[in-house]
Amino acid sequence: MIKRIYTLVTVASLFAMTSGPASAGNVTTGLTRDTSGGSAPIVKAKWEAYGATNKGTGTPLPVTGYYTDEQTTAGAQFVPSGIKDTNTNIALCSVVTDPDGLADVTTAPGAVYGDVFYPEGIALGSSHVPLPGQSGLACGNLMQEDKLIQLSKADGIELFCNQVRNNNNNLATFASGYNYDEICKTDGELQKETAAVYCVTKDLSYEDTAGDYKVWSVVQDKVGLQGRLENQFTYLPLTAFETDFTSVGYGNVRLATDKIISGDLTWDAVNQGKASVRNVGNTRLSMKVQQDDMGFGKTNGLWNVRYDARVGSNATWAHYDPDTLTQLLNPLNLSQLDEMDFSIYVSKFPPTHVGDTYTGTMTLSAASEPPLACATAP
Ligand SMILES: [Ca+2]
Ligand SMILES: [Ca+2]
Ligand SMILES: [Ca+2]
Repeated sequence: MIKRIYTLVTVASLFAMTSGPASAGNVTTGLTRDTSGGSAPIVKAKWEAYGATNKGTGTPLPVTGYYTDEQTTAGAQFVPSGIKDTNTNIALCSVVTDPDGLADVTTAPGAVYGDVFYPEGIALGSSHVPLPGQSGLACGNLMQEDKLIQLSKADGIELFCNQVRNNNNNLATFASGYNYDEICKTDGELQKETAAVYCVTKDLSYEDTAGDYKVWSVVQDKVGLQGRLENQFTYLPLTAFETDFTSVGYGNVRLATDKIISGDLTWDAVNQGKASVRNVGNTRLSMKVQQDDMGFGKTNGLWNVRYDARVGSNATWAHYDPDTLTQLLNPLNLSQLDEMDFSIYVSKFPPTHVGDTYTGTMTLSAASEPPLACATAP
């Protein structure tokens, strides 16, 4: 009996020593029954980053690698691959907490979601094919909602408080009143596991439009109360095309007679079919063409040969002289495939040319075009 009393006294005196003045060893505890369903959870910070190494290499990063992007500008900037069907994988991450305890978020239907919205005012066009699970509705509409996964305490602290904070400090967006110091302090919420880092990865298609994508991080607790934080990332513009031909054979050409070589709408093995071109960037584009004189030269200062080209069989032909960079009409929309038609007109076969064979070099390039506009509401 004496021993037991002694133990109690020791605890009380320790309490007094570490907590300042205390008149006795008794501590008052209290609570108020909560009939409101508690408090809404909070998204303290959020960011986007590459979720796999980009530009077609596709090697997945560990979760602690979700802190890189393309530019030092605040927030995240990503580039598309410029390669058909090669997507850009990104991660959506958030630091969340709930005043009622993190169990309120981890208990169903508590969850953390990432909502990505298409850029405002940009239509994708009928050739654009959304990835599975994506709405394709464009014009600022919701692209996709993904559920974020809770990282381990160690991974969450390493990712946010070490990698993001030290290597890409302006990547994250914070809710009012929060910053790295608050979230990462040694007796802070990540350490005490009353907050946690959540992430998910998702794909942007090679043909998803360049622009600013709004992202919501939405945290919901088990009674349905929600917190939300918004930011945006930028999908940087890349104008890129590919063709299924590396040569154009005009065949036998007669004097003063247009010789037309028609393309087609079939994507063929290289040089195994008629000429086709497709957009593999994330902007609309107009094709440009330049061609040398193939050895025809000039007579009285005028070229002995001239050319025409067009994209699509309904487009107006563009005429061009040798060595003249010429932009073609009829822009290609996102991922659009179209035919390229070429034509040559020889006004004089130069007598000094040896043999009947003429060869030359054509250079194709592209100029970016503004996106398609969204229909305005009636
Ligand atoms: Ca709550
Ligand atoms: Ca950045
Ligand atoms: Ca073809």
